[in-house]
Amino acid sequence: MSVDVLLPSPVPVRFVAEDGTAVPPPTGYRVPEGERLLEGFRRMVVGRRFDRQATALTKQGRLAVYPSSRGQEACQIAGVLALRDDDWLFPTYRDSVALVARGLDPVEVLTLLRGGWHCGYDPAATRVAPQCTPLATQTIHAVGMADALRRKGEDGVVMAFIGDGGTSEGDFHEALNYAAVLRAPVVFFVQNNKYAISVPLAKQSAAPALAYKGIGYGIRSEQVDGNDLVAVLAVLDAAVEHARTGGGPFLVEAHTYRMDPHTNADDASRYREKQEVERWEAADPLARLETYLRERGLLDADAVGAAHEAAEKFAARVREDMNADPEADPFELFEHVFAEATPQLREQRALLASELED
Ligand SMILES: Cc1ncc(C[n+]2csc(CCOP(=O)(O)OP(=O)(O)O)c2C)c(N)n1
Ligand SMILES: [Mg+2]
Repeated sequence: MSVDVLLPSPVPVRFVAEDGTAVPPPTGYRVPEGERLLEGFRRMVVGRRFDRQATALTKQGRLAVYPSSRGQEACQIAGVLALRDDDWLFPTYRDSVALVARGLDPVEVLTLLRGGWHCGYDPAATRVAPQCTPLATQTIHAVGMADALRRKGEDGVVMAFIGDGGTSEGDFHEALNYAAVLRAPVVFFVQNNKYAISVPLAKQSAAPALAYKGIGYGIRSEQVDGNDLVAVLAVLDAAVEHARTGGGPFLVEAHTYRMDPHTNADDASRYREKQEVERWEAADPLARLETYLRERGLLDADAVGAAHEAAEKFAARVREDMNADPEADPFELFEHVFAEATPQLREQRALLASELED
């Protein structure tokens, strides 16, 4: 395949400027239709409210930890809108908003972050893999799943979410190589939010853009403004179609920003300036989409109000459901791994039993 076909655009693809005005659309991409953009707006409003609610739940001791994706909603929602229900999603710990937008039960989604030992939902039924904390391991799993779907004669596509830091992991590179050789129908979707906890991108990678990491493996790649839902959706639509129609894997890098700390356990003021965060407030993906849709006559004040009302109801339900203590049997932890427990597991089980007796 010629290198030109694989190369990303020299600057991130963008349809809407930061002030919400349309810019001349880049060639080669279809503008997503209005109804999908409206649905994107509604899900972004709910997603942002859910995110704020989950952050509040950590302060109330109802959640052990929560990695916020505030500021990354255009990526979270476009990733979901680009997929069919029978496609697969392989998320990271940061992608709870995407899962909620996909229609998963919010309390199930928060199970892991509440300290549960399993992911809370049924991956086979939802076609959403467990949210992955070991960086980049999900990318290899995603390639295996994509290859399996193809072997079974299904035309499903797999989307693997990953962060900028995760692209430095060996597993990511093995996944790219394996996907390209197998021509697996997988889209690698990098949310470059500029930080891996406290490590800024410049200390993480010397690549001109992370999207260039696909070229060496023979993978078609693109970079996009990750705070522009219209652009992220247009690029992911093209990537998914490429994968679904036998073109092989596709790598998309979305340039975005993590507005909140890494998790509630992090103090981001120790490694980044307030001015930098303020600068990104101006690039807010939700305000940008709202202005764009209003200017095109696709959205009015009533519809915005209804979206926020729906989001409040959603958050109220999450609060209520999360107030009930989960019923957890601590010994279940030792059950579903081996048919017969190993001596070490038996020992750990006995230790836990004696601790619980005290
Ligand atoms: C294999 C592995 N090494 C280290 C960690 C610790 N760790 C958790 S999150 C994180 C930063 C990841 O940054 P990035 O991939 O950019 O994702 P983001 O958190 O920004 O969404 C690190 C190093 C881990 N979870 N797994
Ligand atoms: Mg990051």
